[in-house]
Amino acid sequence: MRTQPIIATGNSDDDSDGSVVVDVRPKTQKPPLYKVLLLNDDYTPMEFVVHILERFFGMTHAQSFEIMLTVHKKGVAVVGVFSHEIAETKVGQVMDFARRHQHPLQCTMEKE
Ligand code: TYC
Repeated sequence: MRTQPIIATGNSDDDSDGSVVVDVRPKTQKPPLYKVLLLNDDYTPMEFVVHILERFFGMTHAQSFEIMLTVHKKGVAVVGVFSHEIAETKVGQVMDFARRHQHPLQCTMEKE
């Protein structure tokens, strides 16, 4: 990205010729994205994790089963990438649902 101002007219930016500095660069930044991570544990039933992935992340049964197995084998997996607000909501939904069913399942988020 250019760091110097863009000069609309003339060759200097000291305004001695009456020129006006006009910055045409868009100032908007892409919002940061957050990975939602699911962590393995020894107690949460596999079917419960599959259900969570279907219910809160819109995955098919086959996708859910695959991701659940990845977490089970590797310890952690990214289950989605979202804006900060959506990621927070998903983490809250998973943690609430797991707690209500008395499973120790952990779900966290981290900046991409
Ligand atoms: N390891 C768990 C079991 O053997 C299954 C499991 C998978 C738990 C994924 C958590 O995020 C998880 N019952």
